[in-house]
Amino acid sequence: MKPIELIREFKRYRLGPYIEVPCSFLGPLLEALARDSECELVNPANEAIAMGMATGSFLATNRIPVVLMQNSGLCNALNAFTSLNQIYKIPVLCLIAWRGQPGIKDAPEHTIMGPKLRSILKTFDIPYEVLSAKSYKREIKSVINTITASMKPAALLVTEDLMKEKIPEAKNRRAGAGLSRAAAVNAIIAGTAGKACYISTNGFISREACYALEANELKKNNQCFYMMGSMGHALPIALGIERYQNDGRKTVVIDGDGGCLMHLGAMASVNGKNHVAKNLIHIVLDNGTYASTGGQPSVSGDVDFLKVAQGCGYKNVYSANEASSLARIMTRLSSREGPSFIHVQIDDVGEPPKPRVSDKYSCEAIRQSFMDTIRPSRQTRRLRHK
Ligand SMILES: Cc1ncc(C[n+]2csc(CCOP(=O)(O)OP(=O)(O)O)c2C)c(N)n1
Repeated sequence: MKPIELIREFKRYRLGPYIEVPCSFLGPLLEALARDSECELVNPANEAIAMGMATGSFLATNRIPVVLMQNSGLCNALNAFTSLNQIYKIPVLCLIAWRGQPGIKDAPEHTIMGPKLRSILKTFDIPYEVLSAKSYKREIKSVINTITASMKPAALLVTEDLMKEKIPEAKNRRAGAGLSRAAAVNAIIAGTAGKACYISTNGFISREACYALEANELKKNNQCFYMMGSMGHALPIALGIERYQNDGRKTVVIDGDGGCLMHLGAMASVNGKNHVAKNLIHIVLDNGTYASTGGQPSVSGDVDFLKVAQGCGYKNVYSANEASSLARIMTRLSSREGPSFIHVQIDDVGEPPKPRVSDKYSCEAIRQSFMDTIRPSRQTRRLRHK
């Protein structure tokens, strides 16, 4: 079905604003909302923030707001559902992209959440309908009626096949200083190879890191923890590793602007009273968008990452816009005490994504080979499960 048909129906109920954290399944709808001047589109850094903003917007306008999210983001938002919207009776229409739907092949990060989505909604008393092209008007009406009667959130589930329409590339794409994601990742690795382990954030950045490490024949020394889901957790994972790294190697986080902003609070833990993350190098590849889900804008343009890093106590704070300077900074930082931060402006122009890491490696294999690399002396020790 066409996304404008959905929007037309939403308008009949005077819904809004539309507060979104993207998923590729929602891509055509988000693009159509962005093009519709009557629809107010808001893009917070994570799904919990989206629920908070929706709440405030209802308090101020008495209109039912719409929150759009992926089902992985529902877990981020559940605290708001239960300890805010449901107890204060604040209605929200949630459009939830149903990744990992049973019977449909999807990425590994959706294998748990996909089949459990409906039972989670049931457990948390969140009524829902699955949107279909044939009877979407009835499903929207039913959910809006439920919301109005209960004054609580309810959901419409969006499946992969609902909106197949291809929308032309967004015009607001920004070319950076001519630095591609691939060139930036290669420069990071070139400047630190053998002296670091890496955590790469989910989406295209992990794919790029895997591609680059393999091309550099560093695979045998698989030093990267390629994230697939858990968006926003790259820095927290690195902070967990870094404090036990005493072999002179750095823990390098290859983050995205969207991933970093999703749990920006993690930056507040790099320079603690009890522990300073001296071995940490945190790099944000900033393309101003969520490239991995279709190039929707992130809020990075409104944030001065360097000032945030300084304010959080990173010791060395750099920005880099070219591959050669990035590699030079990496070499310098690999022998300097941190925590260190580098903001790297990269292009937001449709670079074709590299193959999925999951085509090659299982999550468990990634975990084990990473552990074998960072704990070489204890290589043979495996966790045993009964
Ligand atoms: C909690 C959660 N919400 C949404 C998503 C969907 N998602 C996957 S990758 C991605 C974009 C990541 O953006 P960024 O870190 O800026 O990297 P880029 O894609 O631009 O390389 C999003 C929104 C997700 N995986 N998890």
